[in-house]
Amino acid sequence: MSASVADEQAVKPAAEETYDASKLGKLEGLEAVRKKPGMYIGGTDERALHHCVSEVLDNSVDEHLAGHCSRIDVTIHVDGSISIRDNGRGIPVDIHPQYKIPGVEMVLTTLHSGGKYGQGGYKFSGGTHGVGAKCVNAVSEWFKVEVSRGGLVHHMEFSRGKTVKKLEVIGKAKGTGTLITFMPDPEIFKETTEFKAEIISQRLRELAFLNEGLEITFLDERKPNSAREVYYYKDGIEEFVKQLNKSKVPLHPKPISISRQARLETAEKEVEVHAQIVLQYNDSYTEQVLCYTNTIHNPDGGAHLSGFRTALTRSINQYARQNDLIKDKDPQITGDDVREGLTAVISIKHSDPKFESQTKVKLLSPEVEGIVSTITYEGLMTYFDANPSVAKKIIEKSLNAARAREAARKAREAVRKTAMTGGGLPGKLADCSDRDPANTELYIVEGDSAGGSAKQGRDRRFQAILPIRGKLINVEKARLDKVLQNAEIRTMITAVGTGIGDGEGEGAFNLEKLRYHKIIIMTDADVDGAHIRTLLLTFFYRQMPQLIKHGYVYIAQPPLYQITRKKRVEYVEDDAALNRILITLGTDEVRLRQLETQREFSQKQLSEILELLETLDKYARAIRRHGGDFAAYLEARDPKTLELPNHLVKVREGNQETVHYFVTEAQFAAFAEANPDLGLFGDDEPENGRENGAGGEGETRKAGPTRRATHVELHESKSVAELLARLTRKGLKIEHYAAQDQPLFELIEGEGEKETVKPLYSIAEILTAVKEVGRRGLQIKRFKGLGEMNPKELFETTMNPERRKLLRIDLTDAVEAEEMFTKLMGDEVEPRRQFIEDNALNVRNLDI
Ligand code: 0RA
Repeated sequence: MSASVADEQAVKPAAEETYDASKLGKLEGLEAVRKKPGMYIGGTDERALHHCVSEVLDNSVDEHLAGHCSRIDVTIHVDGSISIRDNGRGIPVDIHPQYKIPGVEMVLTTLHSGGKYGQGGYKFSGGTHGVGAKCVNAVSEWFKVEVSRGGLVHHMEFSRGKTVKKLEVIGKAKGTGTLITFMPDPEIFKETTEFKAEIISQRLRELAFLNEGLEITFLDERKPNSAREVYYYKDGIEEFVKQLNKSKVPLHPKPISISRQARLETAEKEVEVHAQIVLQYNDSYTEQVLCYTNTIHNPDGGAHLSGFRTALTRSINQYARQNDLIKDKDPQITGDDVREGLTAVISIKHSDPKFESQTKVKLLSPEVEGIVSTITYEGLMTYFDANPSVAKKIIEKSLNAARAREAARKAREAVRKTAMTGGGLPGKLADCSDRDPANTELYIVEGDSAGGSAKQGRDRRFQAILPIRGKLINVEKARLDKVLQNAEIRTMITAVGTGIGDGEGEGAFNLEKLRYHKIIIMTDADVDGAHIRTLLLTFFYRQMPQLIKHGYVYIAQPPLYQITRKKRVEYVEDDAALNRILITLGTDEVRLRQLETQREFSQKQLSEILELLETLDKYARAIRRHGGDFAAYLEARDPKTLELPNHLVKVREGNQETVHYFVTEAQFAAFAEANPDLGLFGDDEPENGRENGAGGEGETRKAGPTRRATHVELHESKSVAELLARLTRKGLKIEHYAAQDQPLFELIEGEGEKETVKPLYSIAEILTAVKEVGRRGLQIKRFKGLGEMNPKELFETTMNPERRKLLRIDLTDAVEAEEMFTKLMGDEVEPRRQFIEDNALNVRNLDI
């Protein structure tokens, strides 16, 4: 602990602040978060990383729930940091009477601040508040906050939970709000610090659905040419349900919506519960119910889900009986039957929810079950009475399900007989010799010819091969009894060994009987291959979901390129790998001489330099994206401190454009002050890169020529500075990044007589020139199918555990998965085709 105190004093001169005992205590408080991240943010893995974004977001959403915030903007920056901006009230900045530090510093640095700034005033919240943002601060390499409040913009900065820039006013504000930007600390997040756009956009969309009328936007600046996405649903979860059913055929056009509040005395206290339930049936055979408590997703359901299910079964049976819609000969309608083709979202707000665990995957609060059950039952009965034709359709569907259930039971029985006891393993399966599932793998291979190669090439001790023919039954659209009549499907079930579906008894799914711990789908890298892969995944997802949940299902990744060089053939996994190869090959052929020093770099030095230049190139693209010029940006650094610009302002006047760079907040503020017509102060337009000024949309502020300005904060500067420092250490000067009049380097190829020399006028040219050399004499062919490789090649590139790359199927996200499968499998052909082409699949990269 003493070390951290020493660090702190090193950062801040003692004169600027006195560290009284209470303050020290608080610093230690955040140290606790860094020591035990598991306790505060749920770990140090990718999930915890994204959880940090949710923590900050939740504060903004709370502002919305309290009626003070209508918009949230989220931006992932090129350097990997992320911003969350809201137009709420802004975190208080006044000095706390007891602790004598600004409210915002309290809120972001003290661990258990209840009371004045603890946000105790929110009636419904995720229950994380007063902890969220400060924990994120603690695990951030740097963390900046900008508060617009009381007409002023305030700024503060932290590093690993410690204040490094005290609160200062940096300008005038028009509205109110909070902007938080942070860089996750690689010392904490050892697995990855890279935010995944899909995970974040998914959560944002969900939040927009659950908070009707809240506008949430998202931009990933790491992707070239990406545009800001907007999530805004004025009808909230009703639109959510419609969206979930988007590529299915609804049984009734308008979702059924039930919403009520209840107050209840429990033994300990009085609780307030709002329940909103929206449901809509579709023509599929699957159920999708999503549950939320205070906008937190509860994937394992809990009290609200059981209350809802009981009431659904009860009301459908009740209505059917009262209206003579069930005949004596009809089977009993069970819970499973009423849930066939059901899509629903249950969102409750609870003043004091209790969850099974820290991760909140399941709601406990026992009182909720009765409340939701009553609300649902009464709501549904009222709805059925008012809409008898819809009621009738739902009951018919449930009855059909009951009949099919009977048929499926018989079909499963039949499969069990052949798959489990009779006939043994299918003839097409080339099994492996090892019998321990933990060691073995099953390759499901598209087509007999690739299957043949795989059989020949495999390591037969632990690799089993099952070739399947192209046409698989569409498992989404067919009922279980039909699916089970399909020969390919039966073969697969037998090979996998677990049986299928839920329910109990023999023939039902049993994970313990799994015969291989890796089920690997191997298809061609073309549209047909993607289709078959999706069909297989759909089958596993529907009939053996546990396999996916436990991470037993994988996709093999055949290489994307074949490159030939002087008769030597090599396979290359993807574009990034191809790029690396071009650089390596190029490096092998050339030498780099620095003219000024007459120094020749070693091969190793050159490749290190190129690696740095590659990364630098990424940042250069980011600056260009903001409208800047990378060389000019570098020029604008502070000549003494060498700090790079942190602000970029682009001013347009007619078709003239000028770009200004500012290192410090003060320099930016001075410019804004001196150019009031640009309206660079004021945050009423919460956009990262506040767009301000007149013109454009036809709104003119002043007579005379109108100017329009865009301001961007350059978070990437810290990373660029680091890269530049490393380049400097290697002897390259930053000022040589831009093209000079005289050559700076020579790229030399060959020896003696054959030597050729290419002059280079800038650092930036080195990379392009080397890649160009690397490409020479190479034949690059985009690789088509598995069938083009011989057995040995197939093994070496795609099946050899030492070299292959497998993707593990990870369906963390039910919404997107469901949508993907429906889109892929549903009736509409065009979205399916498009989807297959756009997305390889919803998979997560995993090096094995
Ligand atoms: C403490 C008290 C108040 C608001 C907030 C914190 C607050 C925190 C965050 C974090 C992100 N955005 C935020 N917006 C607000 C209440 C302020 C008041 O009473 O005016």
